Amino acid sequence: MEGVVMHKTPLTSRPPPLSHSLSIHSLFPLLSHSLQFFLHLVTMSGIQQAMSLLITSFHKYSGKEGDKLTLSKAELKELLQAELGEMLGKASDKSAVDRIFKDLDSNKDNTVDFKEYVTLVSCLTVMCNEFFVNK
Ligand SMILES: [Ca+2]
Repeated sequence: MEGVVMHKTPLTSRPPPLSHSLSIHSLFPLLSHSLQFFLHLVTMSGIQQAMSLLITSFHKYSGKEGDKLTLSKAELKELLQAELGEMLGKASDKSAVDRIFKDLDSNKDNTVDFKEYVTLVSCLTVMCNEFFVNK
């Protein structure tokens, strides 16, 4: 055919890396998506990584029961114990969890939404900064 350049590749040669990644992409879309997310994560700045982790950490717990976009008291308790247990110490204490939940639920709808959760994380971050600055 005129105008078409045919590339002859010996059968024994390895496929170029691009076609290898494309075949993985077509065979394992889920893996590819995770890989893309991971590659995206490692190229993000530190603050962007922190933001991304704040979001994924929230949804890891908010999706467990009821409204997937808010934390119930049980979900908040699990998040506090698993993610901030060392910092908060008494996160397993029921009255402490009740108090934290009540304080965070600023709009009094009996759930902790993303904004209310970020308030907790930002307050703890401010306290950490003060601790390290005054050290
Ligand atoms: Ca709320």
